[in-house]
Amino acid sequence: MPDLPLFRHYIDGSFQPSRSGQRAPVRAPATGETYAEVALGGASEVDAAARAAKAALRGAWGSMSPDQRWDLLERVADGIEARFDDFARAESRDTGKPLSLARAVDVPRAPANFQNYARLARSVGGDAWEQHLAGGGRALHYTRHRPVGVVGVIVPWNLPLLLLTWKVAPALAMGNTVVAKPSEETPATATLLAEVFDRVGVPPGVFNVVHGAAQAGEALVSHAEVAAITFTGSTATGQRIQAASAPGLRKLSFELGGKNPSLVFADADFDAALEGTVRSVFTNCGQVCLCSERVYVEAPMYDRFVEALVARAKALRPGLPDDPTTQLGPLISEEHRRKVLGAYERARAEGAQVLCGGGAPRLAGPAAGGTFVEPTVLAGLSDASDTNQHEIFGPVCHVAPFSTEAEALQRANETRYGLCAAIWTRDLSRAHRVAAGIEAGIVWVNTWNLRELRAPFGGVKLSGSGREGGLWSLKFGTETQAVSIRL
Ligand code: NAD
Ligand code: 6OD
Repeated sequence: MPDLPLFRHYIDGSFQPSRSGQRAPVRAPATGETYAEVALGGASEVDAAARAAKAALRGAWGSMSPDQRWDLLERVADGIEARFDDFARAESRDTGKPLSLARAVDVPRAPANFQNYARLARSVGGDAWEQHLAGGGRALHYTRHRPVGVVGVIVPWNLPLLLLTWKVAPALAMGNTVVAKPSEETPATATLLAEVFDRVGVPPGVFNVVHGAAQAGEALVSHAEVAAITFTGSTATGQRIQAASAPGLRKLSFELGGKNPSLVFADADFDAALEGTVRSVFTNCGQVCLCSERVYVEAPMYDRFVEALVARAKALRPGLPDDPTTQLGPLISEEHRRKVLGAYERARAEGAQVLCGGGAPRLAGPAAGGTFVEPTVLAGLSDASDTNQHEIFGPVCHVAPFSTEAEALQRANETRYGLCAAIWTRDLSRAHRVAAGIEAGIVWVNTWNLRELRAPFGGVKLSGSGREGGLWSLKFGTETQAVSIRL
């Protein structure tokens, strides 16, 4: 077999293999082909990266003016734009998502994240108080923003570049340095990003990438030089990270799983609600934490809506990422496909009606080796069923009718998760009432996944803690220092 390309770590400004020589195959999920290998890091690589990050904080990066740092981040944004096509192809090959989706969503968000935070950080100021002292004289108290230090960034495989840059950009904008651990399933765009950092002249040690699996993540979250961890991934891993980082009392930001409801009221614009629900269930093959897995439809519209949803699901065309007619990519891996097909089986065992899908399609040509599953619509289960309680993270939803607004709200909240919800209605008062009653960090009305990078993003309950986005991300990367001067 010819030598495959190797995705290497980027530590202290140099691309390097693992010291142990460990590596793992990287597969293109749309075909099953192994097209590269990734270096698997562990404690030794994390230690080298964290030390380099600490040295950069005290050295070249720490001694730059904020303006110089922000200018460099804008150059990183330009560097990504200059290689837009390389990023889009790499992302769609690693994840299997349609190239059109990578081009429309994932890659544009990367430069936008750097631009947004470089600009927003310029507006962060401090507070000041003048105090008149009882015995005469005055004092001035003011705040300063100090970087937290070395920030550990751990991201999953579903939106690899979007999520990585979403966390790296604000951390660097506030003067921190970063050790990032991408998912071992999708190492390509993190490596390309390191090449951009290298090329635009960001000093060594400011941005480090340690590839690897859970072992590398575990080393990162317990490393003594790592002051804060921002993590996006599953709730179970978030719980493990919280426990592992407790002895160091690290700052934590968690964006975790969801079991998001969509509430479709009978007064909604039918076509908009249908289109939005199709997007919210099937985008990225359902592998977005924001996807709707529970769709509640008001009784008078239920039959018509479900019939149309099933027709749309059946018509979704699976295929290879660079085929412009492809609407649905594969799942990320064979292991994930087994989980999703297991969830379809569990739904059947619980007594679900399978309105469409429920299995794996037979595809011809190179896609025959891909990890595809059928888009699936289920019905007939209680809110308490396993199917309606556990995140599946595939192209699937359960549909159920409701009769009153109060019932819809109560059922939407019957979950341990609380990431987001979508409400479809023309009644403005109802939109406000229901949004206020939903136990979730993000509510969309008559839309889904409409992003504003200055707005807070995050979940409640088991969907996470803390908020990212805008000033929330910048605050996460900051220690506020109080200075008091007797005048
Ligand atoms: P995962 O939790 O298995 O892995 C996420 C990352 O954590 C990977 O880089 C992985 O290598 C690393 N990791 C695994 N075990 C670790 C450990 N013990 N210590 C440190 N790091 C560890 O998640 P996944 O399967 O890659 O992604 C899917 C999950 O992510 C879904 O639950 C989805 O809802 C969630 N997600 C949430 C958001 C959000 O913003 N709320 C966004 C994307 C994905
Ligand atoms: O759009 C974003 O900024 C974001 N954090 C999306 C997360 C998607 C989850 O899979």
